Amino acid sequence: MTVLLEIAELVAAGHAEQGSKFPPALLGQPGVVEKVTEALEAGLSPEQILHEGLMAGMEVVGRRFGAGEIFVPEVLMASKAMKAGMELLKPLLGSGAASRKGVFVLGTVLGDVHDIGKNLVRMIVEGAGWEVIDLGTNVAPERFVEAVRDYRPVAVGLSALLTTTMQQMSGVIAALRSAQLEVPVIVGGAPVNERFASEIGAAYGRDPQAAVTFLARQYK
Ligand code: B12
Repeated sequence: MTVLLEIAELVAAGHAEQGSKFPPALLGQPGVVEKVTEALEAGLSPEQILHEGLMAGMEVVGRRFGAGEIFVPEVLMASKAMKAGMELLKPLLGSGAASRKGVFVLGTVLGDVHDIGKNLVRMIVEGAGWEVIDLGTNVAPERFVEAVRDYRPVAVGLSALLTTTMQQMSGVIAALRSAQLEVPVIVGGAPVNERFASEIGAAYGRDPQAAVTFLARQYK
């Protein structure tokens, strides 16, 4: 089995590192941390490990969760395993501190605690040389307004993973506009699409790279 496949399977199994007790069947076996380290040592690129290892594993989790084969506790363990791997890749994805092009304010909207996708957006946008102010999850519209006043970002990014919370995105845009803040907004997350984004007056980002492209466009 290739190391990327192993990483994907370990994410799906929720086994973060060798010392992790979950799942009991993998006790004492190498986990995501050890396998990501092995992949890096073998010369695989951080981008490939991210996409074909970590994200591939999370896709499996999404399918199993959707099909009712696994439940919230297993998904949480998988998220932890994914995050442990992301921590290792974070410093390697792009130059980081080298040049700061401007500020991007990012957050998951009110009522929503999903942050894996948002964290990937942060990592990739930071890697492309932007400063990211990450407001975290469950962020109220007023906090976006405050952050835009405080940091004067080039753009704002909103993430939502629930069909219920994606409705909050228009609330954030309305709050920004009523505070007379004309900052461009890009929205993303599994339930969001191009049509919804344009209806609420935002750009749509299918993946983190879309945010990088969007920011570059504002910058010119
Ligand atoms: C992990 C997960 C959880 C974890 C979250 C852990 C964490 N720290 O994030 C936990 C267990 C906490 C959880 C809880 C719940 N979840 Co959940 N969860 C998922 C799961 C399996 C994976 C999501 C994920 O991380 N995907 C991987 C990342 C990389 O993908 P992504 O988020 O889509 O992000 C990518 C793009 O969308 C994009 N992107 C994302 N944001 C942004 C923003 C910008 C600006 C840009 C440019 C791009 C961008 O870039 C990313 C990388 O490509 C999905 C299933 C799925 N297939 O999506 C369900 C899912 C989202 N959850 C679901 C549900 C129902 C729930 C709960 C209500 C379950 C419950 N009964 O309690 C709660 C809600 C909690 C809340 N209030 O938010 C449903 C939503 C259904 C719906 N239509 O609304 C899903 C779709 C599962 C399902 N099929 O039923 N969940």
